[in-house]
Amino acid sequence: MAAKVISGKEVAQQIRAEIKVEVDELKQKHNVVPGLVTILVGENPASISYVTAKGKTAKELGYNSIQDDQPGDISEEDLLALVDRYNKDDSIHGILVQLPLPKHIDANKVLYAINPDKDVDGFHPVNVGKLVIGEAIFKPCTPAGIQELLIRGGAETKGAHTVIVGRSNIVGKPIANMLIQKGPGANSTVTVVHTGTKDIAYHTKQADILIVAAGQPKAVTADMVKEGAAVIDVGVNRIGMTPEGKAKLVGDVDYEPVKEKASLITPVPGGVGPMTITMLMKNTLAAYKYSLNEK
Ligand code: L34
Repeated sequence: MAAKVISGKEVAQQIRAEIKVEVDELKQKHNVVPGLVTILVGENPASISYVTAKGKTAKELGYNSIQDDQPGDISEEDLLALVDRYNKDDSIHGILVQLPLPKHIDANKVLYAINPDKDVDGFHPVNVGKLVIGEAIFKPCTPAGIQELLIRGGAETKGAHTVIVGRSNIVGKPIANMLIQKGPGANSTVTVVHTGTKDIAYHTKQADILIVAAGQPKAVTADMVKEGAAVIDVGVNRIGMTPEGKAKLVGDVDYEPVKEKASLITPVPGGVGPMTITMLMKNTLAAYKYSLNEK
């Protein structure tokens, strides 16, 4: 059996169109647009690419989008002051500090400084706590994108055994928490495997739904996948060079062989990545709507 490929690019476009309708309507009514600032520290090429895509998408949707680039040697104190400036800026509804941050900055300290009402990444402990309780206002963008792909791709999460490879704060932990909740696109039995797991393949082979966020090419090979599983590949690895001098993008899943075994699979590029950006737009819309209700 060859898997059905779920195009994150197409699903993302569909959701963006839905968002645009809502934004246009609210804009007319309130004469305010959603405001998003992305703070980029340093010159990590991957981060530049992601933040640029976020700004472009925000503009396409009619948002007020600011990309605030800061030098890699900015002090922690200055970065905290910058965050606080946007906390107090009423035209900004969403604040995102792109990760990773340079080593001399305590990333958690910066994330804690963001006003939870503007924390469109959902990384502030208040929002992490709400997520675990099942009262999330901002679901972290990548996990939210994965959940949306599962729903719109027709994967039945309820009662499924979902195995997650990776335990990061950005993907593994939040998606695990989301999928054990009651409700649509959840209600799974969840196993999380990680570098401390004795036999990773033993677990992945039992997965009805396999979510791979390991950060390593070919972390999951075909022998680790159950026939008919739905496979979500969260990895974005840059390897080698194409003849045009560009790095090739591959996921964490050995795509071609796994595709032959799975029932559903997401590609890289064009899978989870575009969904991450779209969910950021959705969270920014939510933050903006929240601010309208406050007035
Ligand atoms: N604060 N930091 C914060 N929030 C986030 O949600 C992120 N993440 C991760 C890294 N750091 C972050 C992202 O934005 C990963 N990530 C992300 C965003 C977009 C894409 C991939 C990862 C994406 O658009 N990927 C494209 C390929 C883009 C390319 O050519 O580089 C894709 O089709 O997969």
